[in-house]
Amino acid sequence: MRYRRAAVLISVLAFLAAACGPGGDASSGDDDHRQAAPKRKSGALGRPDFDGDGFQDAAMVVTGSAGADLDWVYGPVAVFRGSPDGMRLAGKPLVAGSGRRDKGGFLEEGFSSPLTADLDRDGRTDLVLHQYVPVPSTQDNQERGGRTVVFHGGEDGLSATPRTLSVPGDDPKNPFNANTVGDFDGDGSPDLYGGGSIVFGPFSAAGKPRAVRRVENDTSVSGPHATASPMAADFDRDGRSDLLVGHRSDEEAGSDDDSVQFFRGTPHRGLVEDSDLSERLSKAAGDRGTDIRAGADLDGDGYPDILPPGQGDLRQRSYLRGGHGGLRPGMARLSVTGSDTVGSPLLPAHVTGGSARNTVSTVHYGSADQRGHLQLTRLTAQGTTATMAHLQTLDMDTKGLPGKVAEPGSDARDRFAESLRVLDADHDGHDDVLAAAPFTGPHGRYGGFWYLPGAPKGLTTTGAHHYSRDELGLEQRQRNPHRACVR
Ligand SMILES: [Ca+2]
Ligand SMILES: [Ca+2]
Ligand SMILES: [Ca+2]
Ligand SMILES: [Ca+2]
Repeated sequence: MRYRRAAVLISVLAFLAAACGPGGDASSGDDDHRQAAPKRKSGALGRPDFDGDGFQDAAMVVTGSAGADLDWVYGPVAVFRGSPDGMRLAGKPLVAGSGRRDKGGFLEEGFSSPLTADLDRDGRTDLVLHQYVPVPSTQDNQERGGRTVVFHGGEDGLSATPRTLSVPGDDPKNPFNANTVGDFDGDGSPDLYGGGSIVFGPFSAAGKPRAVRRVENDTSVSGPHATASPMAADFDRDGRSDLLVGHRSDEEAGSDDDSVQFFRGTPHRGLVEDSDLSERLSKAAGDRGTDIRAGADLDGDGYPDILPPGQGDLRQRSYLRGGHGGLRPGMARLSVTGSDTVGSPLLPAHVTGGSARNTVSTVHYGSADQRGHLQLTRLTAQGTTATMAHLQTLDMDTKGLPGKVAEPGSDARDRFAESLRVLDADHDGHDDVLAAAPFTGPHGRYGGFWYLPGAPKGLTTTGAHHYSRDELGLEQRQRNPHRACVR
């Protein structure tokens, strides 16, 4: 259960990295990339381009089971770089982080929660991660500590070694952990949010932020929640990212007080809660503890919208429309055709080309058949009524999809597409998808990373590539199987 919770939270965080497009506005950035020349510089919050060559890139954490000699949450980082021929690995084996273990098999180093933004504003995207480090002098590294680090983008890709962000008050036992990125004060420099604080850019080359500020009324640090998943987008398009913080109730503790807070980005005070909008959102959230799907522009008016929790498998779905003031009054209707389920996260994309708007999501292994599915839909709207039409489902049974299918009954659950990136790696005007599943099974034979090129009819297995454990350069280490994994 703990593994599953962690995985869901990570997928939400991955969504944040991918969905909060330029200026924290997930909708407009996708429209202009199709006309842009490859030499264009990326925006400070745009899709990542680590080497600044105009081809979009991606970074994902390599996770997996103890049997695959990996950890479910922390791991080394695989960096994929776009090119005219599609996706390529950026040098072998991996850019950063060994996922190293000590002699007893305990994790010594690993990364999680990747976020991307151009922190130092040099035109090349940087990679922000939470780095696991044992608290010094604790027995068997049992006590986990951490810090936030940044790999800086450069002409040859990301820097080989990370710099620690120097956040005041940060120490390995109580680290600042960046959960999402946005430009909350609208000064053009990306800021980081985590644990009820905003760390404001610009950041110096040495990793020093301009300022740090607590967010008033942020109950994610005090409320009785199990997990709090933040998400940034510019819902009113005033140039300042706004923030949603969903508080999921702790089912095990029997509490059912799911709530959502809406914080508006302001020029001088950072994030300020709009309690009316928080109340509206919390009412809409109901008592069903699923993910908030926010940031995609469902009705095509240019403002990011919100599909409140509990709407994934309802028959009559309604959503909240972003707009002036943050959210427009009332609820609008979302009709879903061709499928019963709305996956999560809901990543905005232009896979099929032209003016078509798509979403890419996962129906993860908690689905009825306990398997992972990648879902592609097409969005249209008539007035405020949005329609999400099912276009495609890809899973391990999809003809032509490379990679090994886990045998039924094995401990290797099919977690295909548990985390996702949308990017136009080959810059052909069709967004492509990088889908990941943790490595599981003996020697990590299941799982991996899949590059799936976009085409007029959807995602295609023609030109698709599966990156195995070996191809990533991960060597199986000798270890003691009884002491393999720190959680
Ligand atoms: Ca690039
Ligand atoms: Ca800023
Ligand atoms: Ca805003
Ligand atoms: Ca493409």
